[in-house]
Formats: sequence, structure tokens, C-alpha cells
Amino acid sequence: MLERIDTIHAHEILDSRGNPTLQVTVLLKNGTRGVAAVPSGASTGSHEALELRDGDKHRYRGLGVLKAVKHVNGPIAKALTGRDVFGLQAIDDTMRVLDGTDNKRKLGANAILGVSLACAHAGAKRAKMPLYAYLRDVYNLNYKGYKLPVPLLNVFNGGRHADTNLDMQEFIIVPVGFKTFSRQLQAGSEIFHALGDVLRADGLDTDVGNEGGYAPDVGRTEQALEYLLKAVNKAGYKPRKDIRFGIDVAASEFFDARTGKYILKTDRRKLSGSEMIALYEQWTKKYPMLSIEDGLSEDEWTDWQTLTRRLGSDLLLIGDDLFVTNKERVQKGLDLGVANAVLIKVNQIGTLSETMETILLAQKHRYKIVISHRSGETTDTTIADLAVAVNAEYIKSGAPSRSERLCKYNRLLEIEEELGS
Ligand code: 2PG
Ligand code: MG
Repeated sequence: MLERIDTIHAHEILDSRGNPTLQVTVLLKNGTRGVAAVPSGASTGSHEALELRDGDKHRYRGLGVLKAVKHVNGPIAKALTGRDVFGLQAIDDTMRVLDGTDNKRKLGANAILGVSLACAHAGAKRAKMPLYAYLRDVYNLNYKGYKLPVPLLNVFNGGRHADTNLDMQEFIIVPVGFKTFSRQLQAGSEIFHALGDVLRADGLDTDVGNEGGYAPDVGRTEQALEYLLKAVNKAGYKPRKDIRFGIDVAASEFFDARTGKYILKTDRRKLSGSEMIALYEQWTKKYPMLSIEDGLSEDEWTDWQTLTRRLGSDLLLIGDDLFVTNKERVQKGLDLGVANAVLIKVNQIGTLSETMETILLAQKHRYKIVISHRSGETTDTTIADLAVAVNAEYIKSGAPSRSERLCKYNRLLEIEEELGS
């Protein structure tokens, strides 16, 4: 089957933080339409592909994306009109060549990604397949059956995602003790609300941060984990057996490269890499920890090796800013024995095809896959289908609160029902 692209059109929309991003529509010759919107991070890794912003201080505080929109409607549309929408790899390759830079700084990774995702949606619709099944088809993926990801629910927001005093970015509950996604999500939601009750009872703020989790000030970092424990118990679940904990430290955000110290303002402490590792070992003994993401800064490979040696057999050590969904950085991690799981964010690399390459490389070496949203999101649900397409072990889409977070989880509920699992 062949179906040609008729038109490609991008326009500016606003994301969950009220900042501009792109929405792209791909129209096929037969009238089928695919639409996608592009997410945006706050705690971005310095090795990510470039998100092109206008820098015009008179519009949206410099955050407009009209240049990226122009790149889609001009050169990208020109290069791809008339091309077969089912050749997703060729479409992505064409855009990479057209850009010609190592981090997509010419056209903008946001421009390129919007087109890549919209082509995937258009192709799936034309093929009359759900997107997760279509992706398997297009990329020739040979997995046995479908497995839904377990949600990592960020119920306590800190760092760059909220105005709390917490340096560490995310405190996560993982409903591990349940067979179905819907039951996992139910536990997550019940605990989220129990956490609200527990915080309110202590006179703490229950407004939410960028990813829908609570964001009160706390006395010290560990208190967030204590509150999670209380909430799990209050909701009637068993820590460890039913629920485990994760953290996204986003350590690059408070690492001082000059002194080599991690500056934890919450605890009024400055810790070295090995002291951070010792802290994680302590928490692993004390709490039902399952995962630590970006526990160390993005270029601290030697400390990452130590962390992996010390905790890699007990925990998921997830690389986000460390790997930036980039297969070269994942390969370096494999060579050095660093981490054992890869966070996958489509806009860190800028095309679906490169995202797929990174996933396949990681899976080949038995690294676990965590498909992730960004802190700036839209109602686009592509990542839910992507997680199912590659049998990802986990998905991270924030708290069970706020529609731009929930729409991904809700899409998984839909898929679960469709698959009858
Ligand atoms: C992260 C993400 C998503 P951001 O660090 O994992 O939770 O945050 O999109 O701000 O980089
Ligand atoms: Mg992260």
C-alpha cells in the first residue's frame, strides 16, 4: 500500500504551562488527517536536541515558536509533499538530512518532531490500525503479544516543576502489586487523594505543580518519602508489596560543576557524588524504593559507574538527562556499565525513528524502558501508544491529576480494553 502526503501544516498552540508549542496536521491525498502536538521540558538535559524558540521578547516572553512553524510550512512541507506516509523512516531521514546539524538546531527538533508524529498518526488512520499496532508494523517490530506499561506516578512535585523548597524534582509511587493497568491506576489515584488528606491534616499546601502532583514546602527532603508512606498506608495498601517508590532527582539541576557538589538547599547540605550515593543506599534500606532517575549529574560518568555497581542490582537506575534518548549516549552507558534503564522522551531526539532506534538498542542489552511525558504537555497521547508498541516496562506521565497528564493514562485504559487484557 502507498498513500501520498498532500499537505503538511503547523500552527502555534499553547501547552499546559501556557507556553507556545507546535501542532502539526498532515493531510493525505485520500483525505485522511493526522494531528500531533509537541511537548516541552523545563529541566532539560544539556545534550538534548534543540527546541527552537523565537527569542522575540515582545511575544510570549521570547518563547514563541513561529520560526519552527515556518520551517514546517516551508522547507519541510516542500521536501515531504507527495511522499509515501508509510515510509516513516524515510520521512524522518529526509528531515534529518534537510536539517543537517547534529542537534537539529537549524530546523528545530520541535518542528521536526511535530511532523514525525503527525505522519505516524496519519499513517495509522489510513491503515485503519490503532497507533500502537501500526508502529509495530512500520518499524517491523517482533514482540510477542502486548504488555501494558506500569505507571510511575509523580505525586509530589519539586525542583523546576513547582514553587516548593524541594530540590529533588519528583517523588513517585509505582503500583507494582496489581495485574492490570486499570487496577494500577486505581491504586495510584486512591493514594494520590490519601496523600492530599495527609498533607492537609499537617496544614500543608495541596495545590499542584506542573505535573499534577502536590507541591508543599517541607522541612527536609526525606519528609516527602515519609508522606508517601503515610499516604500508601492510609489508602489501605501495603508498601513494597503493592506500592514501591521512585524518585527523579534531576540532579543536573542542582549540581555545581565547579565544586563537584550537589547543593541540597532543602537540607542545607552540599554533598559529593559519593555522599549522594550513600544517601540513596540509606533510602533504599529505609523505603520501598524501586527506581532512581538522574541520581547524579548528566556528565558524571565515573560516579554513575559507582552508583550502578552499588545499587544496580537492587534498583532501576534510570538515565534521563544522562542519555537524552540518544543512541550514542546510551551506547556509552552500555560500554561503561552505567544505569540499567533508559528514559525515553521523543522530543529529546526529535524523530520517532531515532526514538525507536534508541529503544531497540537499550532493549537489546536488557535495559528497561520508561516512556516519558515532559513537564510541558498537551493533550497529545502518542506516548501511550508508543509504550504499548515497544512493550515498555514503565510509563511516566505525572500524577493522576490534570487532563494533559491523565489523557495518556486514559488512552492506556482504552488500549487495555481493546486488547482485552
Ligand atoms: C523529567 C521530565 C518529565 P522535564 O525530568 O523526567 O518528568 O521533566 O520535562 O521538565 O524535563
Ligand atoms: Mg527526569
